[in-house]
Amino acid sequence: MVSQAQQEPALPHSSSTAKRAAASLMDARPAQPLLLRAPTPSIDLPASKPDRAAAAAGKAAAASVFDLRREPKIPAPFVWPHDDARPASAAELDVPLVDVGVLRNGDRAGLRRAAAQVAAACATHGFFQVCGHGVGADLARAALDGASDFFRLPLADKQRARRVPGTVSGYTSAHADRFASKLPWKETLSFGFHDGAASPVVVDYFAGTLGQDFEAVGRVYQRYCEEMKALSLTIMELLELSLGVERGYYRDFFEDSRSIMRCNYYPPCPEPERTLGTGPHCDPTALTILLQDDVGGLEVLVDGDWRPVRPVPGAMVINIGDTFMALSNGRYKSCLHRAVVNQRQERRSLAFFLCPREDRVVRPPDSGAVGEAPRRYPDFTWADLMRFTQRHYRADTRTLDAFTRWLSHGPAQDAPVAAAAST
Ligand SMILES: O=C(O)CCC(=O)C(=O)O
Repeated sequence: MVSQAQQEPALPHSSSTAKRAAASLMDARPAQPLLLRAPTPSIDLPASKPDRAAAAAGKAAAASVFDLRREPKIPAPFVWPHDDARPASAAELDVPLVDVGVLRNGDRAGLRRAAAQVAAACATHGFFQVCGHGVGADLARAALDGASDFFRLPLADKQRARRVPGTVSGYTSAHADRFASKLPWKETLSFGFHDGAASPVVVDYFAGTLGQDFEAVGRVYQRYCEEMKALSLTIMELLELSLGVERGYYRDFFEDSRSIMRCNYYPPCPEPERTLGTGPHCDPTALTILLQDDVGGLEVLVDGDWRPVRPVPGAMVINIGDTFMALSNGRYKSCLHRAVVNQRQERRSLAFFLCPREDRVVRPPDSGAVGEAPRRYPDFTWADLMRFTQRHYRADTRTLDAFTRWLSHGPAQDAPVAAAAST
């Protein structure tokens, strides 16, 4: 069978303007009402202690505002220790390509195959790719091009959306507003997404933060996030099947999810071997859907080796985050990953982080194979885990254990557990 990934054309690394792409995409869609104010995503948090300390330490860095495209050598704050930045193994990671179209087309053998692929990948490194996802190539291309167009704006324009300390939304250049060292060679734009609001939250974010000219790009990302949410619920069904969990347990849990979308832009780098585009980290969220362009740079740590994940045209990379690791009672793994940069080409990636509603209690099902095993982690809310990883702990392979200890001492103490680091 020819998969959708094989049918779909590669996403070209084009520089066509997002406005043009957005206009052609949105022509066919009915206009939606706009609210000209930036919504306050409920995932935002008040400024934390490490944030304030880091902001002070990083003041010089922030004041000089790195324009990464103009640096002839990498400035000292971008140099990473060799252990983090050590070269990858030549062997690509074997990331299964799972056709999620089988959840819609009633192909029972295909469904069993997909569930088995997911089970094998998630029990080892937690990464797989999906095709047959139904996200149009035009929409994916428009979303990637929208990122290029935003990041190519003059710094002063991008700064209109700059991240407010203590929140997850907004523009950052190398996270220099938060950290003084181990800065990532990238710029990011992040914003919250949830559906069911009176007006489209992503359109509101773009128009409210950057002005009416960005309404069309906002519509692209609104639609992209809606598709990502639908895809993440489909993947939840596949995860239920693969774990033998009762139908609907995970899907229903994420019906009212409130997610985070992050556009990553990695400029070419004069000394790529000394720095990283995204530092080693695990995602504290539930599930990540990554769309990468055709440049490549994502790497996963497996058995002590960094292994590249080659972009597959038309496919999206999925990885399990800590929150789903807890929901699966530790059966499925959240794994360390990073992004490297290169000397020749810019790279773009779009990460959609599926998060539960903040007050939902994260608890694995108490029946079936997942429920029969002793509980690995206590009940917690996403709001608590978010607070822990934002304020106290750089998410790594031990996040859930450290978080469990922190919860047992009472989160009210709020003392830093380990220095946060920039990814
Ligand atoms: O750009 C990539 O390949 C990885 C990005 C990532 O891990 C992140 O944004 O958290």
